[in-house]
Amino acid sequence: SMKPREAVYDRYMSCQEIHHYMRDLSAAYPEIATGIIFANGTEGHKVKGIKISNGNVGQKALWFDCAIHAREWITPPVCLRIIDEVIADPALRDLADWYILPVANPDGYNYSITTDRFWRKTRSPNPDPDCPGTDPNRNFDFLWDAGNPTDYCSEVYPGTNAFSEPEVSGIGNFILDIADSLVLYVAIHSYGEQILYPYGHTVEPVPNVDQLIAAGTASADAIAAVAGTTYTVENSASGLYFTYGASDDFAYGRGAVQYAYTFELSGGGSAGFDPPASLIQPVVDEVWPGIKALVDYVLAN
Ligand code: ING
Ligand code: ZN
Repeated sequence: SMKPREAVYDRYMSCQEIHHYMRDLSAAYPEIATGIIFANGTEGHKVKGIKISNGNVGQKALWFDCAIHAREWITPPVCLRIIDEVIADPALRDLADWYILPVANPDGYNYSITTDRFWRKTRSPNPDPDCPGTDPNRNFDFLWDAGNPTDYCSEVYPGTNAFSEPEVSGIGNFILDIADSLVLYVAIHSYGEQILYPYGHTVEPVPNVDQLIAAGTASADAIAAVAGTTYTVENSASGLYFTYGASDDFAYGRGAVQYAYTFELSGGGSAGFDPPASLIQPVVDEVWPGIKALVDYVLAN
């Protein structure tokens, strides 16, 4: 069969390149790799991910999404590294089915490449034409209306209603659809070197907080073992402000999954969101063992 193009880690790939890479994988390995379109952004870019599976029915499922925030360019390479590992290793496919979404906000990601490097939100229009976009990580349908800002210009504007963003409803409804098999949800963001667990709206411990911390700590230990980078394992709300409508809180709070996390990768560059391309390889090299340790812990418990 044809040799698929490869993901690269010495520069940032465009959304189109990432989509073509996944298309080539599903063409080269049709028995194990299947492209999935979760939605189209309001500007029309496809929210495209990949399911990698050995084809056995009844397996558990794992979910990873990257770049739901447009400017967090260091995150898609981590999703691509997960794809590469799972394509290369049949033992990983025997563990579970893997759902990986490298660019969850493709409209925004493209805009951050072409126009505004530090764009965060979607690109959906608002009544104020000067301030388009909704924060997709405040738009999920769990406690959406409990305390978010109403200012269109806010970087965390949550939208007119939960799931107003097609990217978010496409992802969220898919998560609910696979809830029976889903055992791990991971949203990958930057930056902060943190492994965050629910909830964002309260520091009150969730029922399985000890397991969430134990699995997160196994992941952080595996990351630290590579090059000494220290990730902290924290409740999402333990920062300065409470949040509502985040994806991991949705997956956990709606009962779709018992292990839900937001990874905040290392920062870099002038604003933290723009690490030089030379940092891609060391970041993926340390985070993949952390992902593997997390998966191993969750599947064993
Ligand atoms: N950080 C996350 C954000 O959406 C977060 C932090 C995670 C908040 C989970 C609430 C729940 O603001 C980044 N860097 O986007
Ligand atoms: Zn983010």
